[in-house]
Amino acid sequence: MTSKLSNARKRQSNRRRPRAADGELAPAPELKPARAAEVERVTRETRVAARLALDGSGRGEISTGVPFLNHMLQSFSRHGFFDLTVQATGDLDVDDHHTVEDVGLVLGRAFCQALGDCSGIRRFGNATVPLDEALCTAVVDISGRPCLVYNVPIKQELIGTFQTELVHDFMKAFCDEAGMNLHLILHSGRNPHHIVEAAFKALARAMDLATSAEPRLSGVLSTKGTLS
Ligand SMILES: [Mn+2]
Repeated sequence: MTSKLSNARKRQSNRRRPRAADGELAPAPELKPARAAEVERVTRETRVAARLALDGSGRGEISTGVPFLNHMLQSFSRHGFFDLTVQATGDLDVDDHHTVEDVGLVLGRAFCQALGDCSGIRRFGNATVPLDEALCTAVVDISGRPCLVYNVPIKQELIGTFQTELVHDFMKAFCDEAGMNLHLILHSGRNPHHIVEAAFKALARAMDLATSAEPRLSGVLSTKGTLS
């Protein structure tokens, strides 16, 4: 059954499509899919909404209720050239754990959705980023196989009121939901703020590379033919 509306839409779209010599409609031009996603997740502990555009300009609008996490995600969107909006409210009266972990989870899910079947992307990316005395490497493979190797030892328990341990939880949730392999390796560092910020910047640059288009590629970069 076709409604009046859908017939009208069909007529409208047909008008724009050129007719081949035999009167048949020429195939519609292939539309480049928008590499973007919107994700919302609500539990009894948190409510997190995120909007992500992979081909952005680095605009971040971040509000999680955890100031240090806001700072890290602003930096992540800026240095990865991702447009990223994150709105989160959580049970911060308990502690920051649920909120930080769930923001990581929703961000990972947003990358997964924005990349779709991962066709046409470079898949691998790595970056080593300093922040004064801190130096951190991130290596990513958007492989469909969640695996985190977290080698970022931080002596200090707190950055202000933010527990440094939560960076590990954030990265684990992010990796699991993005379906990717991430190695984070700290080479040197003394100040915990510098260490974590170098890690987020390295992650941003590695993700920017891995999610960018490989023009020589058609389909997915895998001899298996799939990354799912
Ligand atoms: Mn900073």
